[in-house]
Order: sequence, then structure tokens, then C-alpha cells
Amino acid sequence: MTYDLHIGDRSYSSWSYRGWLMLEKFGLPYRTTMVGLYSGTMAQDLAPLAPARTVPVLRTPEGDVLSDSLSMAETLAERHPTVGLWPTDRAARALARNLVAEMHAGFAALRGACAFNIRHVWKNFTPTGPVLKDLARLEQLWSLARDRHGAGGPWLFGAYSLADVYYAPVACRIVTYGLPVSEAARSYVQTQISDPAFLAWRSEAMREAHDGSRYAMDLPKADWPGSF
Ligand SMILES: N[C@@H](CCC(=O)N[C@@H](CS)C(=O)NCC(=O)O)C(=O)O
Repeated sequence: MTYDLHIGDRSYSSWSYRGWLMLEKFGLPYRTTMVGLYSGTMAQDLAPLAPARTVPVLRTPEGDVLSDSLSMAETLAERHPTVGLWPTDRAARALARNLVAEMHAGFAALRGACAFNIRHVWKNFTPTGPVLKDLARLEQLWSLARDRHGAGGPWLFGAYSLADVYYAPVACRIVTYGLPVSEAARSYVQTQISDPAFLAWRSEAMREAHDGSRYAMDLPKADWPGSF
């Protein structure tokens, strides 16, 4: 029973990172295929996986295709109810679903201004008002989860869950752009970027060949993780 996971470049594809985490962190068996997200072969690579047009894409052992991270998350949770994708506590699970849905549908300013990039950090980045508003919302959601349900561990709901999967790339963005966050949020970001799964993903990302022109900014660079 092995899942087929299709991803884009690890350096830049935040949704691919989410798709990978929801298998890797819960011990589910998978093999990974890289599609040509930037090389121009994406449509051709995904053609056998209709209706997919973005990454990640998951094919179940039975051949069902999930072409969106949220349909992947719900299908995996249904198929593997005991591995802890969602928190077991009812109230925690409801809040976790809220956090995941809001991340999947929202945070447009933050995502638009701060492209996912784990190769290096940008110095002197100045967040706009809408980005600061997204960060304030992030702080609200993270502290709500941690205060109500986080006592059992360092993750949003204590134990690792799909909520951490969805906010993992945001934690990376906070590092890449040196975004201003509270001490509590910094500590959560630190948990995310020191996790062995992130270190393994980044190590593979750094083996990719990129010339630095993708998502270029007119700002000085520093080595990851900068001042974090
Ligand atoms: N809502 C989708 C978003 C997936 C997505 O936008 N993936 C990006 C890569 S990070 C992509 O494939 N972009 C190529 C495109 O939009 O043509 C999900 O949750 O999986």
C-alpha cells in the first residue's frame, strides 16, 4: 500500500511541502515524483492525473487522484483514522479544522508578498499594512490553539496535527522575510524549522539547481535562517 505523491520544486513550492508533510509526519508510505513546475512540462506531467493542474497531487493505492491539498488531507484522515492527522479531542479538532480551512483559503496578502523560498533569507524586508494584518490574524489563531489545546507538546494542538502541516510554510516565510512576530510565535516557528522533517525537506531543496532569479527581490540576502 503505497501512495504516489507528485510535487514541485522543494525550494519554492509551499503546497508541495504541505502534501509531503501529511504523509511523512504520520508515517504513511509514499513515493515521490517531481513534476516540471518551472521547466514548462507541468501540464504534460500532470495529464495522466486528471483533474490535476497544480501540485501537490496524490494518487491512492487504488488509483483515486486527489488534486488539492485539502482533499488529500481529508482523504488521508478518513483512510487512517488512528494516526492523528486531526486532534482526537472534539473541540480541538473543530478549531484545527478552522485553522486549516482559513490557511487554505486566506492569508492572501502574506502569501502574495512573501513567496515561499527556503534557500536563503531576505534582509530589510518591510511588510505592508495588509501583510501585518495577516500576521496579527496568525498570532490570534496560533495563540488560541496553543492556549486552549497546546499543553501536551510544542505544536499548535500539543501533538503534531494537520494544523501544523498547513502552517509549516508560513513559519518558513516568517524566517525568510524576518517578519515581526511575538515571542510565542517565534518559539513555534523555531519548533517548525528545527523539526527533522523540515531539515530533510530543506536538505533535498538545496540539491536543486536554481540560479536565484526566481522570486528575486531588490534586497540583500543572508544565509538561512538569518537571525532566527
Ligand atoms: N489549493 C491548492 C493550491 C496548489 C497550488 O497553487 N500549487 C502551486 C505550487 S505551490 C502550483 O501548482 N502552481 C502552478 C499553477 O498554479 O499553475 C492546494 O491546496 O493544493
